[in-house]
Amino acid sequence: MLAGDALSGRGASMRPSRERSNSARVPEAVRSGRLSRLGGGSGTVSSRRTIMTLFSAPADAWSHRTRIVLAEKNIDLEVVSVAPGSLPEDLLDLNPDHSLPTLVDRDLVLYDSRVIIEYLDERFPHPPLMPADPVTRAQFRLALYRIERDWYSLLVQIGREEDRRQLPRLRKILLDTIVQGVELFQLKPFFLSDEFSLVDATVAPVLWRLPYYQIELPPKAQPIVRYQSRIFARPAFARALSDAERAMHR
Ligand SMILES: N[C@@H](CCC(=O)N[C@@H](CS)C(=O)NCC(=O)O)C(=O)O
Repeated sequence: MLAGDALSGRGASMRPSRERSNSARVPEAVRSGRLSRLGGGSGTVSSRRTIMTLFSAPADAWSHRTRIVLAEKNIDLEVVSVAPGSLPEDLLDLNPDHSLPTLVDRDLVLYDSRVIIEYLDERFPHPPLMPADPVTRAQFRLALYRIERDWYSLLVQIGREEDRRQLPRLRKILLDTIVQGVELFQLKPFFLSDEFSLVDATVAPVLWRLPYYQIELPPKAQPIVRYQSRIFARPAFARALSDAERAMHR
């Protein structure tokens, strides 16, 4: 997504998790064929100590939100940092979408970051990152859908736009879309919630990338500025950052 510079490179880290940089290798379970394809198999899991593997792009927002959820839940796993466009061959075979992030948990192979984070929230229920009651859960799911549709899609467009003359227009659309929701950020400490949730894990990667994309929040967006300071100060947020993402704020 952030092609052509150090940010698209290798070397993401996720302390305290085990982390490898991009390699053409996938875990032994995958290589040996013990992993079924496309999420086949029972996906049964037994313990928080089970080693899972996340194939993660060091600088894209989907991988970032997945790493945030893993860090918030303090899940021990191996993060394999994969440069976009050079997925290991076995992973190409396991994930028909050829996308990052991809989670391998024993027999289960998951892709699409929303599928992954919802799975993680159910598999590791503490702390819960979704509200308990169905109505609020549905509202949070709607928020996830809209943030992906309205914000993430613009991040992709900005990252891929080759005609630099289009960038100011795209940046303005993203900024306006974010600022339109300003009042939602002042109601509670987190997004419509007293507790950190999957929605915050989804919002944060976009806000973190704004300076990198030369997008500045205006004075009227102070509630968003205060919100992002709270999120960025979380120890889990810091642990989830790859080197490339850390470099976005230097
Ligand atoms: N909807 C997907 C989108 C993921 C996506 O587009 N990831 C990009 C990350 S740069 C990707 O995998 N591109 C293909 C590649 O890197 O080879 C998700 O939420 O995981």
